Amino acid sequence: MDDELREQVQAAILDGAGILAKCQEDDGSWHFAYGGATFLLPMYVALRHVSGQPAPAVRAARMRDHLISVIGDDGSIGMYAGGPGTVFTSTLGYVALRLLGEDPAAGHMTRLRAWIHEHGTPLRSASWGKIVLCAVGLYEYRGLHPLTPESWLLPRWAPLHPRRLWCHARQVYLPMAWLYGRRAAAAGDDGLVRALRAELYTEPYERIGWAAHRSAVAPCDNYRPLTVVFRTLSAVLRVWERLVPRRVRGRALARLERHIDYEDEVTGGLRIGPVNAVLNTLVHHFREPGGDRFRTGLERLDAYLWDRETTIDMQCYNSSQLWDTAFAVQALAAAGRAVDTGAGNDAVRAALRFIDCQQIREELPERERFHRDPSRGGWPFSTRAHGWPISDCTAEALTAVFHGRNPGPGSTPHPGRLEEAVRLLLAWQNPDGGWPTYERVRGGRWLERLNPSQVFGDIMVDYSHVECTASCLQALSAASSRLPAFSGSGPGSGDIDRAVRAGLAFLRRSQREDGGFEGNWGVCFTYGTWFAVRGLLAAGVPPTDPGVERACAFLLSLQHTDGSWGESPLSCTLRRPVPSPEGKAVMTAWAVLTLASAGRAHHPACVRGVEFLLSRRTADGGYGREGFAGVFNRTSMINYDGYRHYFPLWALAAWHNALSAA
Ligand code: LAN
Repeated sequence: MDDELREQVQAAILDGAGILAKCQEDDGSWHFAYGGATFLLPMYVALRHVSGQPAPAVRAARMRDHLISVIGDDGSIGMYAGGPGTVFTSTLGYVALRLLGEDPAAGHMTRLRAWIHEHGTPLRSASWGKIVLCAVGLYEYRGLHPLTPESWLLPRWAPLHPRRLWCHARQVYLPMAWLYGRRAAAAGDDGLVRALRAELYTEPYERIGWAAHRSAVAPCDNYRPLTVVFRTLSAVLRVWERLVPRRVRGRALARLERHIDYEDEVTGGLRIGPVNAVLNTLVHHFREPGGDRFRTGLERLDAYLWDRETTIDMQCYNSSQLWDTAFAVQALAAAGRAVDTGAGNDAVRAALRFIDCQQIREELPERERFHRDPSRGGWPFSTRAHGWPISDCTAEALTAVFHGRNPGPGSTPHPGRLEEAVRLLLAWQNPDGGWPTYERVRGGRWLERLNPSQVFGDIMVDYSHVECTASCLQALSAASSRLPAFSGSGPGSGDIDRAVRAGLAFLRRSQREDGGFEGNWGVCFTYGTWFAVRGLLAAGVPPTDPGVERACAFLLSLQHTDGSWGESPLSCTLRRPVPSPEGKAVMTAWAVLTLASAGRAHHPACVRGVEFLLSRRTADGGYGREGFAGVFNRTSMINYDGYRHYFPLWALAAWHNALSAA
């Protein structure tokens, strides 16, 4: 191979490792922006308004600037900046802008309003928008499908018990059901709310026939149409709404409150995600305005606000610190094998200490009563305080611990704790051989027919995912050669073998006709294929395996003419590869990582990918922001800002190391 290219790559690795080391936090982690979903900030603004706690003027202005920045060319707001408009996000964005003091006569406001009117007003918003509007006093609960609180009183074995839902759906349904059960809404005598009622609708608010609009939805908001099963259940539940004895409703609401308070307590007030963080706080407000729970809930929401840039946005999680740090370690470790990175080694040492501190040490109190699975030994996506362990975060943390170079004394968790992590990984595996996100699956796929959200796909149960499975296979294989309890004749070695075999079968079944793998949490086929190939190889499949061959051929078919890879967010929504207009360094890095690890570092396509990565560097040797690489539930995009800092670096190092090994 061309020596000149190799030298350039070595220089780039040195630069990249230096930049990464420089942006490390004092605690050894990396903390990057994690925004993207446009409905989050408006929900937060709505909460502050309803509870009479508007954000201070300077901060409000910065939030306003953020919301204005996500308005698209046609005047609408999509689920993510640049995405096709939805009534849901356009309406919430409009309301938030007004609550933050924006003038309704401003050009962008008139255009946004016109777009909302043209697409049917909030009466045709996806259900998620309607619920938030109800709390503000801009929609009426009669116009919603029931969010029946009594489902939480069902016996545990009931097929419709909410404990069976994916934890995010479950934890969001909790406060939503409480708000619905109480018909909780801000007092309607607010001048701004009165003005908004007139601005949003094209007929007088008082004359709207709410019940008739329960299922009304604009085509742009109807990604997952309500099913016949859902409508039938809704009809039954509407009868229940008329009959439910007050005493029973009271009991149900009290139970919801216990679950809401528990979630607040065991997550150090962070809650599992931004949506239940806002909605739980809203519930606290309606229970006891200005009370302790409300005040703490509101304060802790600051963790979700990204305040390090000119505008303020709400993040999709309290942070992605553990996830970013685990990958940064793997990238730096690969870089350290390629060149002497100096500062990189110190960074790895500090990062491993951070990772060590984030491992969950205790089980939760009364966890079964609150439908929580074991947590001890696991790692969360952000920090230990958050406390919800995740399969692939646990796996990537383990892999980082195993691969971190020269970790030094005291920086690696005690082997006993690593074994706990492995046991947790083993217990997480789904019956289909794949790994879910947070919890072993508890409900049938048929529950998806009851998905009430309209705008999100595949949210009802904790499915097995290609990425989670691949991460777990990687960690388990590494554990089997490093932890005595699980290696060779160790008592647990059979457990890992069995789990890896079933996981491998799951990955094989997930391969598409075209050879690619669809990712669920990154955009999308490049992401899924990188994870899958990494998992296949970790499970002992050789690079010459037909499955790996087909996956590589698939990636080659996606390469752009300039040597890059790049997919549009639409890949996720439409579920077929859609190229982005410009190549992206992060996606090119995933493709190069795949090809290099699968014995194709010499392949001209891989070399051109490397050249593209070199050409994309900014003057300081880093990479600029380049659009969305992360996704959830098919329609919402996330900016994983850390990705540009470590994936290109990792890819260059992996390519270099593969050539050196050859
Ligand atoms: C995340 C963030 C991390 C992500 C990975 C670990 C990267 C992934 O491999 C597994 C799934 C997981 C944990 C994940 C699931 C869905 C989340 C929590 C998010 C994408 C961040 C935000 C999203 C959450 C559902 C947003 C809240 C919105 C609702 C519709 C409830």
